This record gives sequence, C-alpha cells and structure tokens, in this order.
Amino acid sequence: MSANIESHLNENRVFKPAKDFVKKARVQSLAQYRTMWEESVKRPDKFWGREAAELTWQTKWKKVLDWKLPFAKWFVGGKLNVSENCLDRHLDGVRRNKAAILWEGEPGEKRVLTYAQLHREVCKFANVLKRNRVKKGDRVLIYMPMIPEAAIAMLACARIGATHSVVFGGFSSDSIRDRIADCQASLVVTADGGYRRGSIVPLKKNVDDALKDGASTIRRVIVYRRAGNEVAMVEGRDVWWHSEVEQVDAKCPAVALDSEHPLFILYTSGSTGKPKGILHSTGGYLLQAYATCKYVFDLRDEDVYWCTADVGWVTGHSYLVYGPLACGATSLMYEGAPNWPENDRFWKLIAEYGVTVFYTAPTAIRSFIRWGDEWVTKHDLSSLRLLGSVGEPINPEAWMWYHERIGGGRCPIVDTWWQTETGAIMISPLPGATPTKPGSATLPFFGVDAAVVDDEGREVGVNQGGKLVIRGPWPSMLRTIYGDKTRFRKTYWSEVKGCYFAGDGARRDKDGYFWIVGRIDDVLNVAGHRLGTSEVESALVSHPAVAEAAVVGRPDEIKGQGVVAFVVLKTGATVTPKLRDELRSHVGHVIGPIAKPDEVRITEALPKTRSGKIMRRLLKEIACGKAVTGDTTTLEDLSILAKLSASGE
Ligand code: 7RM
Repeated sequence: MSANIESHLNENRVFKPAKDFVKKARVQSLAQYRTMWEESVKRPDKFWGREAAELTWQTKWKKVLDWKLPFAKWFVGGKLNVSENCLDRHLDGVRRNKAAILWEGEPGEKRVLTYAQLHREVCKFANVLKRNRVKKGDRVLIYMPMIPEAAIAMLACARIGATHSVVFGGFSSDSIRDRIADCQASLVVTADGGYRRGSIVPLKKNVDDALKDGASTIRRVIVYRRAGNEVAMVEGRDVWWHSEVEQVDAKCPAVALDSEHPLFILYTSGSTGKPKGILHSTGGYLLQAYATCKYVFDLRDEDVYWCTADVGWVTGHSYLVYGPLACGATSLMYEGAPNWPENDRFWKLIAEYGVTVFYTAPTAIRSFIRWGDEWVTKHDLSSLRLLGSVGEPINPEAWMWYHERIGGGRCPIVDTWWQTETGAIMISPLPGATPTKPGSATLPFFGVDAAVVDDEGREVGVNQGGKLVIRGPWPSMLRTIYGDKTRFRKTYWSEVKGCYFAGDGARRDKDGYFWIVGRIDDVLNVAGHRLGTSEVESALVSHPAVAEAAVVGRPDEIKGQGVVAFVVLKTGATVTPKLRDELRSHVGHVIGPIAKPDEVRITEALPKTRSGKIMRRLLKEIACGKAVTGDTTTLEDLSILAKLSASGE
C-alpha cells in the first residue's frame, strides 16, 4: 500500500476539461458540481426525488428513503418496471427506430436491434419464461456469450419480476453448480457455445456438467443456438430458444414491481472460499445506473457508446445493459477478444461504428501499450469524445497513453471507482466539470459521502493512507448478501462504525481528490477480475495431492496482479514436472481460467505464527522475489524461510 501511495504522490499533472466539451456538458463547472453534491448529500430526498422523476413509475413513491442501518429502502411504496424503463418508454418518440444495440460477433457477423425490435424480442422471451413456469420472484441463471440474447434474457426476467443471476461465460461448471445451489434457481438460459479467440467455448456442455449429479433445483434449460457446435439435449429438461419463441406472441405487459423488488443477484469473491450473492433492487439500482450514465458519460442521443465489459460482470449489467438503455442510448456490444483476429480489433470497431464514448479497463490498456502504437495509429479514432476506465487503479503511465494515443489529447478521461456491491459508479470525474489528474478517480458522485478513515473511523489527514468508506446509504447499494443478512452486516457495516466498507485503501490529496490504492483485504484483482485468495486455496486443496495451500498476489505489469500459490503436498505425493501444470489446470477447472496461478511453488511447510496463522506478508515478499524484511519473531519455524525462498524451482 505505501509503495503505491509514494509513486502517486509525485503525480501533479492536471487536465482541465476543454472549452467545447464544457459548453455542451450537463455539469459545466466544479462549482456547479459542488452545489449539486452538497444538496444531494444533505437533502437526498430532494436530489434523488428529482432524478427519479425522470424514470417511469407505475405508482409514485411515498418516501424517498427509509434507512435502518444496514438496511435501506429507496422509493418506498413506488412501483416500476426496469424493462419498461429501458424499452417501452422510448417507443413513443423518435427513439422508436433508433439502434439500441449494435452487435458484432467475433467472427465478424453484424446485427442491429432498434428499440422497437429489442422490445419485441424481450416481450417474446418474457412469454417464453412464463410458458416455462417462471414466476415473479423465481431465480433464473443466465450463462451466455456476449450476444444480444444475453441482454434480452436479462430484460425479460426484469419484465416479469424474475431475479436473474448472470454467471460469466469464463466460469467453470463447478461455479455454475454452486451458484445454482446458493440461489435455488429453477431455470438456466444458455447457448450452445460462444466465440473467444477463434475457438468455441462449450457453454451448454458446462451447464450439463453442472447439472449432472441430478440434485439440482433446475427444471428447465433454454438453449440459444449461437456457435453451431454439437450439444446434447436432455429430454424433458432442455429446449431450444428458437422453437420456444415461435410459440408465443409478442405482447407482454411489464409487471408493476415494488421499488425494492430484487432485480438480480451477482456473485463476487470475498475473503472466504464461498462467493457472495450480491443482491440488487429495482428502483434504486436503476436510478443510479441511469443517473451515472447521464452525468458521468454525459450520454447524448447521437452518441455511439461502447462498454467493453462482459455481461457476466457488474460493469456489463450497469453500463452495457441497464444504464445505457434507460438513457435511450445506442450501445455497441462485441462478442470476442481484443486481439482477434489481430491486435487492432477494438480500434477497427471504433473507427467502423464511429464510437464516441469508450469505457474499458486498465489491464486492457496496458496490453494495448505492450502490443505497440502501430496497431492504433492505423485507424481513425477521431469520433471519440470521452474515455472511461474501471476495474482497478489506473497507473499514471497507462492514463497518459490512453489520453494521448486513444483520446488524441482531446478526450476527457473518467476514472470510475465502484464495485459489484455499489451497483453503480461512486467516485468519478464529471467530464465537463472536474479537472482530472492521471491516476485519481477524483471526487464522489452525487449522493455519495465518501471518506478515508483510520481503524477507529476517524478521517485521516491529507495524503495519509486509510480505509475507503461510504458514510450512509446510496440508491444502488446492495440490499444484502443473498440468504445471509448476518454476513452482509458483518462484511460491510461492522468494520467502521456507521459506515460501509468494502475492502479498498485510499488517500485524499490537498484538493480532496481520492486516490484508490486497491484491496486491503484477502481479495486479489487479476486483470480487473476479483478473486478471493481463499477461493483459489480451496480449489487447490480439493486436488488429491495437496495438503495445504496459501495464495498471494504479486504485482504484474499487464494484469495488475498475478496469482502465486504456495503448496504443501500430502505425504506420499511425488513432485513430478507435470504436477505444477496439473495444479494450475485443476484451479482453472474448479473456478475458471482467470483463476489459474501464474506460479505454483511446492514447499515443505507454510510459514505460520505460533497460533497457526499463515504469515501472508512473508509469502508476498517471497513471491515478489524480495528479501524478507520486518518482524519474523512470531514465525514458528525459522528454517522454513530458507526453504520457501528456494521453492521457486
Ligand atoms: C466495477 C468493478 C471492485 C474492486 C474495487 C477496487 C477495484 C474498481 C476502480 C478500482 C481503483 C478504480 N467491480 N476498482 N474500479 N480501483 N480505481 N477506478 O470493478 O466488484 O469487480 O471490483 O475493483 O479494488 O473494490 S468489482
């Protein structure tokens, strides 16, 4: 944490929003931002009430906020439907035949869905869900490639009040099985396969494997034909999307749902082995997804907006599907990898579709830098007017490259800090108002009272490191961990009294700007993906040869963090050259390829304190190839240190 703070402390460049950008922006000065922010925090009922009036409500709310720490209810008594807000309300005017989704498959196919067409497809699929006995409140698991049908399935659930849980297509069958068991889903929506770097990801097969022990709550699997790969259909359980859709009509009313009705559950890693089911609501969630799209991306009807996140992550939920559609925007969706068939696929897409607002992750930016500028300069990127970053701290070097090479020096960059739990952007510049500094997420969004505090909850001084907390509720906050209120309270609302804490460290500079350092708990951030160290550890110990494992992160130039595993084998297990690879693929199999350790170190023992706690600080230093420093007096067996340092082959 301290090393990171120091490297940022020398960063003092400031970039003011350009005059022509300011002229058209919704918020045009820092002073205007501050006035609005003051009101939003002091009078949330007034601020959010005004914003919420821009959405369509079937019944107006009676009270904006009901807060009994840690449980918030927003827009009490209000009724609305998310799919109606994303679709129906755009159909009466000029947006009716405007492109809602521009889609390109990895192999190169193109599709355009206007708001009217998307509405029709969503209504039909909502009727398919109903036909398959999905009712309001039921959970539906979605395991799809990046195709419009992923969004259609989500919106169809929202239309009838079913709660969806999207599982990222890169997760394994074990992950699917665990999530189904946790949320007791009754139906799965999937595809035969999806394209990634030229090969087909066997999605349906992974679903079959997840369901093969027969003990599942799943009654029905709906399969969309995308890649044409061969799949086995289980009689009585599996049906084709296409034949189902032929049997329903295209009218389906949007059910009026309580503002607090659960819209979705999204699983994310925490500091224990079991991912948490983060539960989001209807009214508050939609409102903040909408308001952040409006103010942070300053979206216009004429924009072509592109968020590169997968729908399986929260960024895909809020900024590929719900936020932009609620704004009536045109959103580009691309199925595949950035380096397929070549390293310039993203720049080709931007030039071809005239993308104006581009939102991606620092890890992607660092890969682009490594691939070389020649891939970028070949393409005309002059359509771009605004750039965004999310997922991890963006280092000033990557920020500057993004600004100069992609933004041509003219596009503001919005570095947006938020989490699966927060549902929507929490700290970010407003592009026409906030002067930016490379590497800083700058200032809190409206209604967000963020602070950096010490262990006792006292605000720390200028440029001092501490815990990032949010003082009080915000509309799109998680409502609970599905099925575990105790864990919800303990994880997020007990670390710092009266505040929300979700594991990041930060400092504020003399201008009050936030500089997020990254996780200070046992969660890693590998290429923008959250990964619990204990999740990887339990995957490792589920291998027959492993007795014990400890997993730590180490800095990685491209991925931000890499995974290093220290493994103690069971007596009798032999170290063969293949074992390290086998353990890596085992983790890939149990969790998904993103969790595969970069390095597996086989060791005789792990460094522990006398009370038996693994000394992760030592392991981190060893994993980074550093000399072990600091206090080792609590270490039980000092001879372990020498052996550990030698464990890297
Ligand atoms: C949206 C998302 C959340 C964690 C969070 C941080 C890190 C995300 C930034 C960032 C610094 C940013 N949800 N993080 N954005 N750190 N600056 N702009 O990523 O639940 O998957 O991850 O990601 O550590 O706690 S997430």
